[in-house]
Amino acid sequence: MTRPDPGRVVRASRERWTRAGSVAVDRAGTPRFRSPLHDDALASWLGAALGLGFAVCFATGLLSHLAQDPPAWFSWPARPAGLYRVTQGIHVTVGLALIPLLFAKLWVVYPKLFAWPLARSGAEAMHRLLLLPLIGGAILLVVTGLGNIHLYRPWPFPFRAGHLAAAWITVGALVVHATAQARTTWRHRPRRRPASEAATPTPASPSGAPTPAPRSSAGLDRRGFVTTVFATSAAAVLLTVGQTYAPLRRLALLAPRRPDVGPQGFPVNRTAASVGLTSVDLERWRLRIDGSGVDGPLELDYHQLRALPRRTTTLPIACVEGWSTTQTWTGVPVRDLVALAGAHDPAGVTVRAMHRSARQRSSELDRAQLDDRDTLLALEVNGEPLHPDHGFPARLIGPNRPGVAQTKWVDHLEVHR
Ligand code: HEM
Ligand SMILES: Nc1nc2c(c(=O)[nH]1)N[C@H]1C(S)=C(S)[C@@H](COP(=O)(O)O)O[C@H]1N2
Ligand SMILES: [Mo]
Repeated sequence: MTRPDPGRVVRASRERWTRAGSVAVDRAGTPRFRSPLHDDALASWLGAALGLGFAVCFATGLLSHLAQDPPAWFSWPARPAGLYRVTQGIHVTVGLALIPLLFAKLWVVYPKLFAWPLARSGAEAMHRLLLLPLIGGAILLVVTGLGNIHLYRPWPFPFRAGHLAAAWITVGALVVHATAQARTTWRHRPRRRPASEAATPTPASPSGAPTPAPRSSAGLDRRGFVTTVFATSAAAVLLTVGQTYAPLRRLALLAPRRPDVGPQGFPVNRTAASVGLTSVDLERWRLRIDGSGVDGPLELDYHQLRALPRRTTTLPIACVEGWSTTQTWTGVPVRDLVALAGAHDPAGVTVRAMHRSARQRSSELDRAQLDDRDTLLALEVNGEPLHPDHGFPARLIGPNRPGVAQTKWVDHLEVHR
């Protein structure tokens, strides 16, 4: 007596599904997957929305990359002051909205993987192979992005390098995929149909595939499905965008940060204690200004620094992780400090923090940011000395800078010629 081998059963039943067009059918030509949701029109609409979203994320992501590490040919402007806040806010918000769309799209198209044989021509084989980097890259992007904004990074590679590589791979594969699918998508573009046509099912594809006719099944119909998916995306946006758009802050239930919660009323990623700065001895603290761009070195103690002409300005901190907060800062313009040290037409400044541990110990000011009178070495926020976690005794705050470049606990300005 032999038991049926479960592996054989699966294999045997899979052999029964052949393909008509891109649809898996059995010998009688009946579609294997009967839900009306596995159809080309839905796949096309979701694909178009995803394509648009990926393009927006790619553009804003590349801007963020360039703003943080500008190559020689690129300069990130100091104005408008809130630009990075907007581009990075869009990046993270649109990225989150893509998650429900991505999984909906995968669900709509997965039966195509069961159509046999997998490919009938070299071109089709290429196109199908391309799905590997396309789907793999897209999932990697949203998973690493989502983890990163929640400060959860269990993967073995540096986030930025991995996320950037995934972006190029995904977008490259997406361009080819979208080009190959352009005709199908165009055929399913939304348009008004004459009443006589409205009742007829989706026309068969040119290859003669019998597209499964929408039935009134127990499950969701097409409109219900689209509504559910887009509503989920909208909810993801509404429940996070308050981390950067203050009027919606009370709704930011899914966001890791609320712009109004933290010492002095705004958030902190990295505390003073976490970089080993438990207390600062103000009598011994000095700000040092040196480098090839000044006569210096010049050293100022805290009282001398406070005695210099100060300026007050309202500027955001816009974290790369998508949260932001706008506060009113008071401090000494960096360009005045540099002039005091005897500047010779400086090209830029490296701003350094006093802690020895952890990353993000320095940032760069280029000429445009250095020349901006709102680029401050801030001593106060909202009229109070900075809280230790906000960079006491002095922090950099400048217009249109990624949050990581708003260096806290500054004690050294190195001026370059
Ligand atoms: C859930 C979705 C996503 C989230 C939450 C997210 C989040 C982030 C964050 C926080 C950064 C800044 C990292 C840093 O500078 O430390 C970033 C950078 C970036 N993202 Fe995304 N992202 C998502 C999806 C995408 C997608 C779909 C693309 C598409 C191409 C993309 C492309 C990029 C690029 C090119 C960068 C710049 C990387 C670098 O600085 O080297 N992201 N993303
Ligand atoms: N010296 C130093 N400055 C720093 C950081 C840091 O880790 N060390 N974090 C940066 C980041 S990522 C942001 S978004 C802003 C605000 O960070 P916070 O929330 O930790 O204050 O400060 C920046 N300045
Ligand atoms: Mo940040």
